[in-house]
Amino acid sequence: FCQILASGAVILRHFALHQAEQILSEVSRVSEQMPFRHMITPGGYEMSVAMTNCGRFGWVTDRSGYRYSELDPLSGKAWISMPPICYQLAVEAASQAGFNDFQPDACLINRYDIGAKMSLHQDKDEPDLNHPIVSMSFGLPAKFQFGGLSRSDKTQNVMLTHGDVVVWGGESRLAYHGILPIRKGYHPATGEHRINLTFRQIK
Ligand code: MD3
Ligand code: FE
Repeated sequence: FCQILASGAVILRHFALHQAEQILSEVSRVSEQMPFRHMITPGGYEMSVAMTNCGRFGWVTDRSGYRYSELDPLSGKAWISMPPICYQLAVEAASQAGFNDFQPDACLINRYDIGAKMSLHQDKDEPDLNHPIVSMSFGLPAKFQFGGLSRSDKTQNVMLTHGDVVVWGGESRLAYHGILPIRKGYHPATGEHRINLTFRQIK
């Protein structure tokens, strides 16, 4: 079932539940070749979230800035291609939310350990902000903060749980958002982790 969070933000609860095990096994396969790593922000801080990517482009950050790269900076090789099951589900989710020409070519995979968080930020490193972002959450639940176009706008809290998919487009595309520290727990599918995949179209 589908819930409108804000203009352009559509939550598809449990949309990825049936494919969860398959998607998580693809995530394991990707991370065997391109391991999760804690990247460094331009300000010099190590992120508490561990990240890897698949697809043509991967999001990376280091002292020189945020960007999308066709190469994994750790291995110097091209990222693993996006598993078809992930691509198809992301396209289907976007289409349910009214975005019918979404062709994701970047998938950022975030791994949260207990206590990991993502501070309030905007996603604006993508060249065409008319394309939505599709996110899929697995494993431990997270309290997601969703605000407005200014950092100081008031935020609403939403729980994101195993199998939830959210499409962020239109007016919500530049909204501030973040993840509060993951609480201690255990999920049968991921153990003491939360896994989040975000699908974006760069080209
Ligand atoms: C709202 N990830 O990777 S997913 C990110 O759970 C990111 O790992 C969080 O924020 C996570 O950039 C949140 C939900 C999400 C993703 C992208 C958005 C919400 C968004 C872009 C615009 C507005
Ligand atoms: Fe984000």
